[in-house]
Amino acid sequence: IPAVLRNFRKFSTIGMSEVEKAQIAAIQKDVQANDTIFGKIIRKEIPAKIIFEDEEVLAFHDVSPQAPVHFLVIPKRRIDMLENAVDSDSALLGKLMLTASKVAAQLNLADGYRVVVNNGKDGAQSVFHIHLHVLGGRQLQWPPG
Ligand code: TR5
Repeated sequence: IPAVLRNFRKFSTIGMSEVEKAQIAAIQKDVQANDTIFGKIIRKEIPAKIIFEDEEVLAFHDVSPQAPVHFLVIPKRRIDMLENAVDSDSALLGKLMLTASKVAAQLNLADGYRVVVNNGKDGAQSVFHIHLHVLGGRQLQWPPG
């Protein structure tokens, strides 16, 4: 696999054909089969601006914020995509939502915020470890691109 394809976020897919994007998404899923950048953050192998942590979940600021406040909430136990979540993951998935709400309150997002899950290629998922994006601190528009 060419080094340039190892990190999807190191280059832009703008201008690529849908076939090229699909090929990159497939490579990323393969490259991330065993671990992702979020696994390294959980294990403290690479730094992140952690806001909240317990045994089950981690919340940290997105390295490339798309709003004045943009943080991610992830489970420590990896689930790669929504379609691979099972009934016994219900409590953990619910806890992601409640953590999003608590951290949003901590960061003074009293006027509201958006919670997003990008799932799969068409959802523009780039890290295959389920995460909630929480965006706020400005008036957000709808629909997203
Ligand atoms: O594209 P999806 O929905 O999968 O979201 C992945 C998110 O992870 C993006 O918003 C990235 O900006 C974010 N990201 C990627 C890295 C990273 C991060 N957030 C915090 N810290 C990060 N590190 C250290 N490295 C990344 N590659």
